[in-house]
Amino acid sequence: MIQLYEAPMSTCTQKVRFVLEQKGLSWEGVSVDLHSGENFSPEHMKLNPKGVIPILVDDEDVIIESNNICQYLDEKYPQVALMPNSPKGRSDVRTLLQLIDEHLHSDVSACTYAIAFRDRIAKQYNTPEKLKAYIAEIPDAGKRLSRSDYVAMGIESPAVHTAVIRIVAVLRRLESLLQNSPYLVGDQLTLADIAYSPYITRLDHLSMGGLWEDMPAWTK
Ligand SMILES: N[C@@H](CCC(=O)N[C@@H](CS)C(=O)NCC(=O)O)C(=O)O
Repeated sequence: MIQLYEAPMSTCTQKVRFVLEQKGLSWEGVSVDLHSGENFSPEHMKLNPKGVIPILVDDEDVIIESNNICQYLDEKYPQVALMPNSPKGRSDVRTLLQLIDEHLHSDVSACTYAIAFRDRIAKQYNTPEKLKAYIAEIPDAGKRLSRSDYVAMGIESPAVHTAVIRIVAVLRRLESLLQNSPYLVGDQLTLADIAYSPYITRLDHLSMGGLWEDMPAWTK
C-alpha cells in the first residue's frame, strides 16, 4: 500500500502525484494541513524531521524529498520508464533535478510566500507573539529567517529579488533545452519534465508568466 502525505497547493507533492499517475499506481492520500502547522507535529516530524511534505510511505518504507521519491518510484515500479536509457541522459535528468533542490524550489517558494501566502499568515498569526511562535516552530534556521522576511517585507524582501533573477536564469536554461525537443532531456517524458512542471504552473498562478514571454519554445 502506497500512502502520500500531501497538500493540494504543494508543488513538491504535485510532482509525486504526476509520477504516481504516469505509473498507474494506486495510492492513498494523507492530507496534511500546512496552514495550521500540522507538519510540525511530533508525529509528522518523526516521519520527516524537516517538517515538510511530501512523504511517501510504501508498505514499511518511509521516503522523503520529492525528487528522491520520484526516483524511488521510477526504480521500484519500472513499468513506465521515466528516466532515459543512456547514462548521459540519466545524468542530464539528475543535473536538472539537482538545480531544483539547490535553489529553484526555495526561489519559487520565496515568491509564493511573498505574493500569495503573506496576507494569510499575517491574518492567521495576527499578534507579534503568535507570529513569533509560528516562526519558532520551523525546524530550519534559514527558513525561519527568510519566512519572517517574506511576511514583513513581501516582494520588497531582497531574497525575492534574488529569487526572481535566479528563476529567469533557470527559465533561459530550460528554453535552450526545449529548442529541438518538446522534452527537457531526449525525446521522451522524463522525471525532469515532471519535476519542473509544478514550478512553472505555480509561477503562472502567481501571474509571473511574463517571465517567459520572450522564450518561444515554451509555447510549443
Ligand atoms: N526539498 C523538499 C522541499 C519540501 C517542501 O518545502 N515542502 C513544502 C510544500 S511544497 C512544505 O512542506 N512546506 C511547509 C513549510 O515549510 O512549512 C522536497 O522536495 O520534498
